[in-house]
This record gives sequence, structure tokens and C-alpha cells, in this order.
Amino acid sequence: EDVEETYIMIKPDGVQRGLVGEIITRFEKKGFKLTGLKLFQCPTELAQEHYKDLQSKPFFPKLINYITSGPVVCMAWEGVGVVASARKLIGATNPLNAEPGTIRGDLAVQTGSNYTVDSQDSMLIPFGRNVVHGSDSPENGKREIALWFKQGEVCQWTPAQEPWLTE
Ligand code: DAT
Ligand code: MG
Repeated sequence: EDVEETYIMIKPDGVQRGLVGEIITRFEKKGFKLTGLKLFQCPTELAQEHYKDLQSKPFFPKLINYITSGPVVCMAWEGVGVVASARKLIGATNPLNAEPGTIRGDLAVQTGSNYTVDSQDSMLIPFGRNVVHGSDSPENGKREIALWFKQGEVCQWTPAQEPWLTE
């Protein structure tokens, strides 16, 4: 399998709730390599670019408000199969459906009881407060790291534990 990169972001609720250490620890313990890390107040335009695929969704404005409502922790992680593996560690989008043992399953709840029905189809129970983001493909991993980090903010390095993690 290929060495991949993924963009992981602790959302404003995770920062406000003091979950930064806990979340970083889960990726560190698994054995992935941290290559980028910063606390950052996200401008609206960047949030819109990051979530541009969801632009047409009725919850888009709320999503942008939420992501820009306080500082986030931006991270780049590297490893074999890291994109899919990180998504498993994170768990299902809606914390209500996320399995115990996952970040969202252990650390987040369904938020809010208001719902609206969107014009096309779907239910819109708010479940934006799901603590963490993870890229959904290796291509998006690269795209998002380039979007959130400036040149020189991502480090290439060899962790001392590397020979103990892989044969
Ligand atoms: P994920 O964050 O699991 O990759 P996504 O990329 O489909 O999920 O959506 C991005 C964020 O948008 C998600 O973390 C929470 C919010 N969101 C997604 N679908 C939603 C919905 N139907 N109602 C409210 N918020 C939603
Ligand atoms: Mg996504």
C-alpha cells in the first residue's frame, strides 16, 4: 500500500471542549506521522473553499458559521493507508451513528432537536458538531493540506519509532 497524507482538523467544538490532546493522542498512538500542526482562526473564504462540494446543501451556511466560530487545530498526518484508517478512527459523520471506540462515537453527541426538511429530499437534523474532520480520499488529502498549510509549514522527518512500527 501507498504512503498517503491526510488533513485532519479539530473543529471549534473540539477545541472549546478541551479535546485537543485526546484527539491528537489517538492518531499518535496508532503510529501515524504528524507532519503539520497549528492552531488557526479560519477565514470564511477558506471554510467555503474547503467545503465547496457541499456549497448547494441547505446546511452549508450553518456549516461555515460553525467552522469559523472559533479556532481550529489543523493537522497533516502521513502513513500507509492513513486516509481510510483516519476515517475509521473518526467514525460516522453523524455522532449518533458513530461506533464506540471512534472519536465521534466516544466524544460527540447528537446536537440540537430542531430539524428542517430540505427542498430536494433529505432530513436536516443538525449534526454539525462532530468534533473533527478527516479527508475522504488521498487526492483530497493533498488538496486540503495545500489549502490549509503554507509552504514550509509541513515538515518531512523520520520519527525514532519508525523501525518499531514497520518491518
Ligand atoms: P464528514 O465530515 O464525515 O466527511 P461530509 O464531508 O459529508 O462529512 O460533511 C461535512 C460536514 O458537514 C459534516 O462533518 C457535518 C456537516 N453535515 C454533513 N451532512 C449534514 C447534514 N445532512 N445535516 C447537517 N450537517 C451536515
Ligand atoms: Mg467530508
